[in-house]
Amino acid sequence: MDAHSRIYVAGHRGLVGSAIVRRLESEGCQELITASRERLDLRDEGAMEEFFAREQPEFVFLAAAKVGGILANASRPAEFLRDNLAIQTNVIHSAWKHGVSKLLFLGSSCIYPKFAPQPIREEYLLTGELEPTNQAYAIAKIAGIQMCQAYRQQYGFPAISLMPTNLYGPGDNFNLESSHVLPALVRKFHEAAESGAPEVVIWGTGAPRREFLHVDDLADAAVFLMRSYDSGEIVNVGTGRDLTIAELAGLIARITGYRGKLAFDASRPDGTPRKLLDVSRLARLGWKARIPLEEGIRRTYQWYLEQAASHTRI
Ligand code: GFB
Repeated sequence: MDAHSRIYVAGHRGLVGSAIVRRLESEGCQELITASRERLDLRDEGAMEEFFAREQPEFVFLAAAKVGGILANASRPAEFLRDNLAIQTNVIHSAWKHGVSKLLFLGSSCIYPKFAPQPIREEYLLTGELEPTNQAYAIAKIAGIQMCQAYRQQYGFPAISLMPTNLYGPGDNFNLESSHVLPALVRKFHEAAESGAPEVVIWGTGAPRREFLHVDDLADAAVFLMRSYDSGEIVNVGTGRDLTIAELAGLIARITGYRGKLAFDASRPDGTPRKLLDVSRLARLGWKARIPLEEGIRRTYQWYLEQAASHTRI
């Protein structure tokens, strides 16, 4: 894959897709192929076929998916299952049918068993029960991994699958109902600091542990693996370090300058107690995360403030 390759980034406007586009543009890629949701509904098989026949991409980053935090997943399982199955099935099948040189699929750390031994190794997939709050999403993503492996086995199709940990960064979703914890807390603490609110409510007990990888690191790993990895075995992508939600809240309070009280609402779900990824396979392949969490959150907060100042919808 080089600057003149025809590269399709599905989901180019999302958190991951926009980071992959930034990373490829930084290398001077001339032939990036993207399609807005209005122009191409990835759930529409016929439209996908026509798109691949017309655009003839050589490489595909499948970064399009219906994603959300613990509340969105727990309350809209039908959408998470149907949309993700439709999107990935259409893109993977059309990519194979039109002779794409390589496709990169993205899973998630939440597809591993709820009580997997920590840190989680790739071979723990499908060895235990899933976290109920996002089971629909996890099963859809597991089906996507299986489809990549089946197309490689039956047709020799070079599809690779990455398992990123919880991601954050510019382009994230800051809607308090559908977002993940990190952007939600950035917004909550920012607004509380601005309004002088006496406390910020944090969902759950604050005890669960999460690992956070900046999306620019993920994009770098995706381009690295698209170029250098060609196996059906999944690869974890993370930092190898985690912290409690309470520690994360304290860090974001400090970064946003909030000095009020942190209140924990135990009526809200904690979800998986921990999902720290074992990243030794990726380290052996020659890649390590570079963006430290505090610096990454500061950069994300800066981006959030710039968007709010320009009144861009975030
Ligand atoms: O990031 P999050 O929504 O998803 O929640 P998961 C992580 C933890 O943060 C949970 C707590 O224990 C939440 O209760 N939390 C505290 C909050 N305050 C908040 C808040 O204001 N908003 C949110 N959203 N959480 C997701 C999966 O699990 O992981 C998805 O549901 C996806 O499918 C994603 O895979 C990577 O990390 O628990």
